[in-house]
Amino acid sequence: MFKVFDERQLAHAPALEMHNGGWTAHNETPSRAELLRERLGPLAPARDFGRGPLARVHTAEYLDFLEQAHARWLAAGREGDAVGYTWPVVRRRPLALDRIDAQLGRFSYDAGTPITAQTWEAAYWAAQTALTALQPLLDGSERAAFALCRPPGHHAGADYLGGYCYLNNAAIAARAARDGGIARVAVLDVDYHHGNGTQDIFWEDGSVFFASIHGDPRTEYPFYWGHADERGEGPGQGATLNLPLPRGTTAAPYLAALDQALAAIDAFDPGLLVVSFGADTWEQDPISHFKLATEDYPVLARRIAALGRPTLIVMEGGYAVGALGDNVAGFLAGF
Ligand code: Q9C
Ligand code: ZN
Repeated sequence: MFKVFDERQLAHAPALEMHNGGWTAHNETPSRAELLRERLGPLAPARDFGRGPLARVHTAEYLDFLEQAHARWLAAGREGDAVGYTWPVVRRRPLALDRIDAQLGRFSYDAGTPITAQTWEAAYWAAQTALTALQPLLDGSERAAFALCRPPGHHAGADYLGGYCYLNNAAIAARAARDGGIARVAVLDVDYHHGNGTQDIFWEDGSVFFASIHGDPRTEYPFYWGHADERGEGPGQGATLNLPLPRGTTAAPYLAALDQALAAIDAFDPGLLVVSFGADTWEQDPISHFKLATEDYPVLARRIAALGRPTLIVMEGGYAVGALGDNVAGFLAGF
């Protein structure tokens, strides 16, 4: 399997996240990728496809904000990581405000996703990592490829960051595949958390099917997306499938939901499958609440591989660093 990793992703290391009313050590650490790099190598470095494919998913004003935010934070006299503290949710108007704190609110939806001096560079190379891994699937020289991306991407929307995500790596690759001539692309999101950014990006797009299996947002982050009645709108009506599952879900009901998602994807007949893969469904993940065991990951992967579609696997979450190697290696072994 073609596997891609770029070292420039490692420099992003946010210190703290707001969690349940207090600042705690950030869970999305460089060590996650360092350990996978050792375990999964050899890994090809990313090629640079430039800003064009990013701008096919994210707005120009959001990309400018993300690139410049930390410098503007320092220019405002602040130290450390840039993070917002007020959000224009109530009767918001599209105001072009200059103050960095207003912009942080405008372009984010949580306080768990700080911007460091290295965030733009790391997120840029995460997106390029996904685009690089896509190439051999487009030219038919590989049937499966793995993009070791960090920071992750599936919570980031066209004009917002959140959930440890800044640029939506999976969505950028899916859109690039469409632009590269693949008529229908499916995204299967098997991270513990709902992929709200990916859902929003393709909400009205009938050419990209989005299916997600995740902790029920009635009790789980990100709460405001991922409910079973969300199905897309306009030309995208019916091209979104949400399968929320309760806390404590084990392999048997998980696999039943997976079969339902795979049947819907198969009926859509995609020319490419993008898998947003989070290992935070593991039973001892520190921030998640499913009960999948290490030996379940090859089983999941074999069912996905049985679709027989060219498949790009994009790394999302997974925070039990000690078990990440076995869980990710087991998943990739199923392909
Ligand atoms: N400190 C991914 O797995 N937790 N993101 C809510 C904020 C946010 C997880 C509390 C979890 C985001 C890619
Ligand atoms: Zn997650």
